[in-house]
Amino acid sequence: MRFMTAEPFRIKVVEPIRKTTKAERTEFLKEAGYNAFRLKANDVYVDCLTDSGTSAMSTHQWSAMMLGDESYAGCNSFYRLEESVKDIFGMPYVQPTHQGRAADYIMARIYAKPGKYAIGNMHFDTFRGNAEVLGALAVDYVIPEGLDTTSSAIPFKGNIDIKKMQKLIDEKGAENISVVIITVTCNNNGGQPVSMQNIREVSQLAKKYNIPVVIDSARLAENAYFIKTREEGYQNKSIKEITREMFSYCETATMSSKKDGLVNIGGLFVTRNEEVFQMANQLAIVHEGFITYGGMSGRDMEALAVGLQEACDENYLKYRIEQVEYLGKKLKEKGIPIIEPTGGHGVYVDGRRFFSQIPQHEFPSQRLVVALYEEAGVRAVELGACAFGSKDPVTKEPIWPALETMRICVSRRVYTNQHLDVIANALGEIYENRKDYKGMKLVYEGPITALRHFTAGFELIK
Ligand code: PLI
Repeated sequence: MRFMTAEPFRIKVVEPIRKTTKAERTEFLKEAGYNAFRLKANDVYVDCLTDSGTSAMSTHQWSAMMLGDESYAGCNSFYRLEESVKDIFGMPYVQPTHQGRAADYIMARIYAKPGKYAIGNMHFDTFRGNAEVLGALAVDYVIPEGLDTTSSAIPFKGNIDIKKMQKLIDEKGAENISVVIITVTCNNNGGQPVSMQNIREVSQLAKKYNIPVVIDSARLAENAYFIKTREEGYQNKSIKEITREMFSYCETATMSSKKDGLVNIGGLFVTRNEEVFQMANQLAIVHEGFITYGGMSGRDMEALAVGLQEACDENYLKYRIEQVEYLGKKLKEKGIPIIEPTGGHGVYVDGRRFFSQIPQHEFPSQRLVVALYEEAGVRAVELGACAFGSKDPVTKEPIWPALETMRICVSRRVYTNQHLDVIANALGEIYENRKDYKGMKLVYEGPITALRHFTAGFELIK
């Protein structure tokens, strides 16, 4: 019977969370410029802004932290982390970084070139920000079904469109494509997985033209679980056999350890190319810390070494993926339009279909984020017109994205299904009254468009 699996852990320490009144939340929203990133976590009841750095750590991780030694040359904690990473990635060279975006930065400095294309399924915003600063052309080539929130029967909506990739190579020449980056799972369109077949085919095509492949592996274990449960031929493989095969098709992997590392901080740059590793070492020394800690403390490296292994545990992954599926099912029962099938780390509500009267340039998903917080103290995040909107480089005219969603992230090992029921019930009520809502106006944005959602300010349209 489905949904009968309980959490594969028991709760030993609890963190009290605060309930606020609707009148208080109305004020908090005004003070925050109606931007969820600018709210204080203490004013949030159920926090679904992100799944990054929000995992609960296990007793094994906490006790491993006691082994943490100094963060410097040749520290023991590094070697324990290196062993754990090699076991999962199957690659020889490991450079820790303080978080994922630092690994992104090192990767962008090595692989992104001014005026040259960086193909991705959907690039995460920190790489996109780096590309924008470096003058590289970051293009998203996810399959068309990956941008269609009404198609549900597609198991791997994070796949790269191989034909589109070939077309760009033919039109621009392989020498003008400096890298292909596969993000697993694909964060921007619902935590949708990438199949092993697609990773293999992208890699074969890239190899033919001598284009390096990088895997952004923040959610590597969740992607591996989807391959195991949805792709022919992988049912009897272990999660680690699957991760090792995934990485056998790339030259380099970056990772924000704050997701499937089950820790609060940390990142990784992992490669099989010795020259690339040496360059990464140099960049790490300048920007992060020495080669054997890269901005992480010994204690954090110990927690990560253990967390990576726990994330590859199948019982854990089953519970994890089914919890996200549970929330999706509850929303669907209320008629709420979501991206289906649900992905790895959250449920994505289609803002355009939810508030069909609010045009995209009036930020329907952002309006939904505001409504959800105001009604129930639940914090989600907009991934739509604000986060993914861009501007024509010449005319500066706005370009609106294909996807317009509100992402409800589910933190790992943190909330119970009753917390998720609170979210579903609140959204259900908002959905019933959806016709009463008007849109929003963007009144402040920072200079880097790819990063504007973090600091943007809005007003409600009356
Ligand atoms: O937040 P960082 O710097 O550890 O990681 C940056 C980063 C890189 N790649 C991908 C796919 C991410 O999802 C990512 C960070 N994601 C955040 C913060 C999120 O809320 O999804």
